[in-house]
Amino acid sequence: MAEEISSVVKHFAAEGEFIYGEAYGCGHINDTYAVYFKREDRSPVRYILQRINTAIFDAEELMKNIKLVTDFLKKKIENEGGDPERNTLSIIPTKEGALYYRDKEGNCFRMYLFIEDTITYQSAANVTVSKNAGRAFGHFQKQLSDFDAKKLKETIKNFHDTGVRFKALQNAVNKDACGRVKLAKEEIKFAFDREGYCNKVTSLLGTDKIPYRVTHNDTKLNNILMDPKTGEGVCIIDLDTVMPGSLLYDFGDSNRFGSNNATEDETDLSKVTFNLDMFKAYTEGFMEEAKDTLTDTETELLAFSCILMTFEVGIRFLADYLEGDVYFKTTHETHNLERARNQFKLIEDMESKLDEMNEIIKKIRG
Ligand code: ADP
Ligand code: GN1
Ligand code: MG
Repeated sequence: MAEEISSVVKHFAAEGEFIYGEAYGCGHINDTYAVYFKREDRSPVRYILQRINTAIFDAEELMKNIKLVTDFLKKKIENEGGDPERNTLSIIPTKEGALYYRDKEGNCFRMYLFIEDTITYQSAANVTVSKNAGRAFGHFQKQLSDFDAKKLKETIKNFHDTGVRFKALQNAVNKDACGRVKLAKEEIKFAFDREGYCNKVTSLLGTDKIPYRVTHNDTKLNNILMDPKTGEGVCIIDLDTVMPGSLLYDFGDSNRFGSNNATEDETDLSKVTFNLDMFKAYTEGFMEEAKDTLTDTETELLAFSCILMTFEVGIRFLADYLEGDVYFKTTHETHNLERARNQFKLIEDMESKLDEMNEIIKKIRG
């Protein structure tokens, strides 16, 4: 890979001379590297280099979307008195001025400025981080509220259509491509018992009750770079799925990940519980930014959206396990099954806490 990195980076308009690259971060989709460059009379600099997952994304469409979104955000950030090179991603073009580089084998790479002095969290950290994460994603949503959604391509079709995800699980069970159904009987039953969750949001999406908004759609806590000293959100990253969706997807997905007392990969299920303090803090932060735009139906469904998004990701992990681990990056054979179990344990805990979650929302909404 070292050789490949050095032959790829030379196509980008990066500053200085390439020294070395190393695998970086915990994303499940793209291959991410930190690449280091030395500069004359100045300290070395690093960039993020990513091999775009072209099994999932059309690189051309994807990068056009990201360019549109980041250009738009940079103007907003400037008007807010922020730092446009720190508070959103900056694409480093190729030497020919393209948004990405395609090699002879069809691998597609992109480069971003590395945003230094930040930290990402893999599970609930503390209430300050949760509140700031809520504020950061709420603010991101607000910044994009007047972005013309028609300009954006849908980078992954039916990304948050839980019903479509459920059908994919049914198909995977019926096909049983890897003979793994017998190893996941309990998990399949757990999912099938909850089919009723699937259409609660999609049946109203696009109406006045749950309007389409330009949303991030992948609001994991590790998709925010945070200031390690203050815990403030510095930059929302992973803009691959920014497209029209529901605000409930962003709220629900953040809490699925950031209000879990354990990481997504935890296999000791006794540790996997929903943290109401983190949920409350996230909601407070999010509401500071989003309160005035939320409809009554969206407000009523905020708590449920956490269950829904956990269900959706859980069934995606389970379907991927049954299909032979073709989508999410895994490190061992039962990885996706373990992740599904983790999500399902979290659902059980949230189901038992739903009334309390709704009470918390009511109090914050006032
Ligand atoms: P994936 O789509 O695979 O999740 P991400 O775009 O989220 O990939 O990147 C993976 C990780 O790389 C992030 O969680 C973060 O730690 C790090 N990262 C990505 N972009 C930057 C950046 N511009 N500056 C600093 N770190 C970054
Ligand atoms: C993937 O790219 P990453 O690792 O931030 C996935 C999300 C899932 C998440 C589960 C494009 O997110 O939808 O919720 O894994 N992203 C894509 O951890 O499928
Ligand atoms: Mg990511």
